[in-house]
Amino acid sequence: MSPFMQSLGLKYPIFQGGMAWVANGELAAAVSNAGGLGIIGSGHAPATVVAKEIATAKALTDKPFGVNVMLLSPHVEEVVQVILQAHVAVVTTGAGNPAKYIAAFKAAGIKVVPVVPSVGLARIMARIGVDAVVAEGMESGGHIGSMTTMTLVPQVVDAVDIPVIAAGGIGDGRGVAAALMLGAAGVQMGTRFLAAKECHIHEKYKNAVLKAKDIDTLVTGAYIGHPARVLKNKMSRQFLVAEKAAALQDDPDFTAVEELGNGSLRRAVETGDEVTGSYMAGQIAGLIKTETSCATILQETAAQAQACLQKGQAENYF
Ligand code: TUI
Repeated sequence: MSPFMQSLGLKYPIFQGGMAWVANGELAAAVSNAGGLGIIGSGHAPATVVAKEIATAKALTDKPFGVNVMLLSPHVEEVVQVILQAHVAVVTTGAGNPAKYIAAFKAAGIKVVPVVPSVGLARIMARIGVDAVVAEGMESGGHIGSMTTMTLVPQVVDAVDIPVIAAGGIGDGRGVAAALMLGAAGVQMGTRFLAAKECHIHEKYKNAVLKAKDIDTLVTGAYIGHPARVLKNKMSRQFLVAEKAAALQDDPDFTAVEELGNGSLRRAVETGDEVTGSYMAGQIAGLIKTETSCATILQETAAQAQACLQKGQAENYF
């Protein structure tokens, strides 16, 4: 294991993505207890909700865990304050440039690991002294950039001298082994943990992930400037139609379309509503067929990655 992953006290170099409304204190604690890094997703949640989930995780585990700050959140300043006071081990950030918060996290002894969609942002982050970056490809669920994991990870690895964690399209040990071969120090998986036993999303959402095929996601919000990958359902198809119609106007106004999306992830998680709810998931959903515990996910993924790395000896191929 890399020194960075060791410094986090992990058994497996695997982060659980800090999925908004999905990754609560219970899921994060289950992953951390099983030897990975559990991460609470703050999304658009108010700071009081984030504080409660941190307290839940602390009650359920003595192991280090993280919190993700979603930089587009209207509550970002208060969420940052809650995290600073809670002294969590790791902060990840998503959907923007976290530069202005990094000094405060570092001063509080919190490891900072921004999610980056490009080499440019990875370089900026490395220059201002973050501990590692998550290089996330557009295979991921939720808010995405435009690079694939296969192309982004090695380019980020070459551009920075801090650890790189690969994310996007990784759902089993083969994906982990491939990411390590690209130079990553570890991986982050989100969609795989949507199907964890300890992940309490609505059963309609979970079943949609388990039933999904390879081509069952689409990207909404590309015209608006906030692309997000979600499973195909009534909501996402309707959203795309409305978005395209708005984009074809002379002076596009996306206000009404954005209104459709507001709260849609929370509705998916809490009510399972497929008419107004966004089932965020990555392209690897098609690979995920069973609901298992976080401990089983981590053990099986690590065992398969180890077997792949052994099989990967050059003489087997060249
Ligand atoms: O953040 C994510 N994934 C997310 S956040 C989220 S919550 C949400 N809810 C409703 C609508 C939209 C989002 C759901 N999924 N992943 C990390 C990630 N960050 N992916 C891509 C980026 C990113 C994009 C641009 C990071 C930085 C960035 O920088 C732009 C800049 O300002 O330089």
